[in-house]
Amino acid sequence: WGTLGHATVAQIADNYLTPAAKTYVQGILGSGVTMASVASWADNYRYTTAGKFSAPYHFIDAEDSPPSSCSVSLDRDCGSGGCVVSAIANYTQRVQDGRLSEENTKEALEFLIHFFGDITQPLHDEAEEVGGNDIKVTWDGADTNLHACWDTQMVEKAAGGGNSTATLDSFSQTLIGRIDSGSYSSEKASWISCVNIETASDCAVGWAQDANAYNCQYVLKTDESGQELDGDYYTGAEPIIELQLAKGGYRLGAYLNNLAAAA
Ligand code: DCM
Ligand code: DCM
Ligand code: DCM
Ligand code: ZN
Ligand code: ZN
Repeated sequence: WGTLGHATVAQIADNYLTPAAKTYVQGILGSGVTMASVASWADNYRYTTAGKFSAPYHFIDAEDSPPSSCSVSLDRDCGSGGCVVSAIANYTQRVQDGRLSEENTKEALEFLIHFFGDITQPLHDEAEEVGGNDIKVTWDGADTNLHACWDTQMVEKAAGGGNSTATLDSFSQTLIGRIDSGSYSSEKASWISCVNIETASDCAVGWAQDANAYNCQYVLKTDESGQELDGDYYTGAEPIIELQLAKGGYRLGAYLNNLAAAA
């Protein structure tokens, strides 16, 4: 996801933190630093020399065969340089490791906040065409690619335009309303069926599989090469984007509650 998607996941998560988890998160990030404000730090970091090692942590390249067959396998798909599943497991360990510096502990939490977002983006759980980066499309007439549309353009459109603070607040509230008493309320329990910090890798494989399945159901079901996406394709994608952001946020909140309870 782009900046707005990551901030939305973080802001939704923040809404579901227990008082103990709010104190825990604030103690690591620093007082007054919101989760939404650090949610995209990892995307800036991966393009730096110091942060290059973390570039593969943002995705898992599932070598499946969409749209006929979708699947994620840790052994098959998590490369030697790591992937989003191993990164979630690693930073779950690191954030709890009392021997780390304050800076490295903070980075571990910032990575977790970020990767709980990326793992719900279907194309971050897919190797095909480099996660859709090599599928050239247009958005409102401008050349772009399928992956970028899922990360950014379609999220901004779903949120009502742009990525201002007002857009973030209203979009997050809309999704929180659906979780609390709307169309997501009956399924939200299934989103957190696996949020045990002791089995982070196994849980994260399940989250990756859940998101990867949308590649067969919708994302890569039709060949959109050369097509304009701001139309029928967007209409079908919007409910998936909203669901996945809500899911990532609600799940991150539950996970941080578990981390705080164990601290
Ligand atoms: N940092 C942070 N939040 C940000 C930007 C940076 O916590 N939004 C932290 C992460 C590193 C340190 O600052 O511990 C150095 O960051 P950078 O690599 O961006 O210089
Ligand atoms: N790092 C990591 N796993 C390790 C060691 C370091 O993920 N085993 C990460 C943590 C920081 C970055 O590398 O985000 C820089 O760490 P350091 O400041 O320890 O070099
Ligand atoms: N990406 C991905 N899978 C890959 C490579 C990249 O999901 N195999 C993601 C990471 C970024 C976007 O695609 O969100 C663009 O990556 P990059 O800037 O590394 O090309
Ligand atoms: Zn992306
Ligand atoms: Zn990312």
